[in-house]
Formats: sequence, C-alpha cells, structure tokens
Amino acid sequence: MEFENIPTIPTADEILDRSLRRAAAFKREKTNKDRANEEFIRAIYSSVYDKLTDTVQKFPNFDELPQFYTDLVNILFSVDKIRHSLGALKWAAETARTVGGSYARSMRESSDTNTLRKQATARISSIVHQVDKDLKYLNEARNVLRKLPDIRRDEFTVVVAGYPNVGKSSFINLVSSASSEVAGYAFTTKRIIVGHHAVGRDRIQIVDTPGILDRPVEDRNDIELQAFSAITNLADLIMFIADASEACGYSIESQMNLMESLKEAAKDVPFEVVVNKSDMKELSGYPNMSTVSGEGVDDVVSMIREYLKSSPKNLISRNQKEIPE
Ligand SMILES: Nc1nc2c(ncn2[C@@H]2O[C@H](COP(=O)(O)OP(=O)(O)OP(=O)(O)O)[C@@H](O)[C@H]2O)c(=O)[nH]1
Ligand SMILES: [Mg+2]
Repeated sequence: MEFENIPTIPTADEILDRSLRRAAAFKREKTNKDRANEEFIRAIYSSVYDKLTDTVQKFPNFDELPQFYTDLVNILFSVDKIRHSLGALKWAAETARTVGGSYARSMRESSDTNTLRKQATARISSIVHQVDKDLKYLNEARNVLRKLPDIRRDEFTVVVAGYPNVGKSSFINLVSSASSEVAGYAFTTKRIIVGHHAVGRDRIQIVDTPGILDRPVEDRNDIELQAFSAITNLADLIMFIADASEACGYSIESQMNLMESLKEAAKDVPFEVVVNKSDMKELSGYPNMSTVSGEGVDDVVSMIREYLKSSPKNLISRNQKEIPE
C-alpha cells in the first residue's frame, strides 16, 4: 500500500545537518576560496530542495485515495492539515532554492564571499526551521498511516461488526489468516484488521473491526469511528455478530438496536446477523455458532461463500486468475 512507502521524515535540524555536511565536502574540493563559497551555498540549497520535494512526492495523492482511507485519515489526523503541511514544504523548497541561487549569483561580483556565505546559510536555515512543525506533524501522520491495513478494493470483503466482546476477533481468527487479539474485555480490537479466507482460486477479505456501542455518531470515539467508516465504505457483506448469552456484558436488546442502526446506515449492503456463543445460549431465527466449540461455524462460512458466488468481484478475480497471497 502507498502509505507503507513513506520514509521517515527528518526534522529541520536533520535536513540542515545533512545539507551542511554535503556542502562542506564540496567546499573542500575547491582551491579558489570564492568558488568554494559559491559551491557551498549551491550544495546547501540543492540538498534542502531535494530532500523537501522528495518528502512531498513520497506522500500519496489524497485526491486519488479511496474514500475509506480518506475517512480513516480524517478520523486520526486531518487530510486538510496534511495537505497544508505538504504545501508548506513545497514553499520552503522553492524559497530556499530561490534565495540560495540569488546569493550564489551575487557572490560572483562580491569581494566578501565569506559574509555572503554566512548570510545565505542563515537565511536557508531560517526557511527550513519555519516548516519544522510541518515536518514533525507529517512524520507523526506517517508513523500512523503506514500501519493502516492494506485493503484491496477488488476483493470480496466481509466486514464483521457488533458490540464489544461478542467474539468478532475469535471468529476471524478461526476462519482466516488474521491473528487478531482476543480477550475477555471490551475494546480489545483497537483498529481495523484484515484477514483472508481462501475459496479455491478466490479470496475473501475479512475485516475485523473494533466493537461499536449503540450510541450517537457524535459521541463515538476514534476507535468506534474507524469501525463505522470501515463498515459503511468497505463491505460487500456485513456480518453482524450478536451474543445472546450476554456474557459480553451487554444486553441482547442493545445489541439488536445497534444492528438496526447499522443496517440503516449501510442500506445497500447485504447484511447478515449471526449469534455467537451458542455453547452458552442460542437465539432462534438466526444462524447460531460457537467459536469455542466450533459448532455452526462451517454453516456461517458456507453462507459467506454463497454471497461471494453471486458477487461481481468474484468474476473479476476468476478472469484475472491472479490471486496474490
Ligand atoms: N463461551 C464462548 N466464549 C467466546 C466465544 N467466542 C468468543 N468468546 C470469548 O469472548 C471474549 C471476547 O472475544 P473477542 O473475540 O475478543 O471479542 P470481540 O468481539 O473481538 O471484542 P472487541 O475486540 O473488544 O470488540 C473472549 O474471552 C473469548 O474467548 C464462544 O463462542 N463461546
Ligand atoms: Mg476484537
């Protein structure tokens, strides 16, 4: 995924240290003092320019990003602020080059190139320091963005949703390549996790989400909002897991309220309710399963596979005959 390729973003001091070291090496190569000073400045601004423009280019183009990623970035950071900081870096790159270039040119007619060299170095340093906060913000964003799940838009995607602690991660670990943390308390899963389930040459993408409580969108925390974004943007099938035993700590009534509001929010997406922890309590009218005893799990998987069969995404992957691991 594009985010994985964003390299660590240096601070202003790191950019300047590196540029000064490179420039000093150039300067040593020249025997003529005035030429050496000019080369020194040209080396600094070129190095600053290259590093800043390279950083901007390594960021993905947010205009081309699928909605899901834009939503996620906006939950965690802000696409506008990232754009603004990238703009600031472009400004600093151009300004350092223009200012440095004009000092280098004026050295040719000057008798005191040492003073000009010092002035130019100070100006470039001040320009780079002006975007230090942008560099730091972008690096924070980069550290989080590179850990976002790699979700393929061309694969049939089942998003597993429900209240916290109902067994969503237990189900995904059982039927897919994912290994999502399972624990007997709420909000164990804190981010979107992707697993794959092979069906012959096809592959189903199964997305584990953090548990969502039945409460208004404006009261939801970042973890829940991530889940909501994944559910509404990604799913070809929503599998809502409920826990009739209420061992999860929430009443079945609250769980079914959440189920109704999710169904409403993702109107056009096929929706299935599955009741987990059947080893403790079953609920009639729904498929029941237990990820502990394994009872009913195969039937749920067969149901998911039936959806894949009638999905247009299934046909695409069949035709391509290219299912990456
Ligand atoms: N008895 C029983 N316990 C189960 C079953 N499935 C999961 N559990 C237990 O329920 C607890 C929660 O399981 P998780 O898979 O972490 O639940 P989750 O829905 O992913 O929880 P969050 O990530 O917090 O939203 C764990 O203690 C599991 O061992 C089941 O079929 N029967
Ligand atoms: Mg979980």
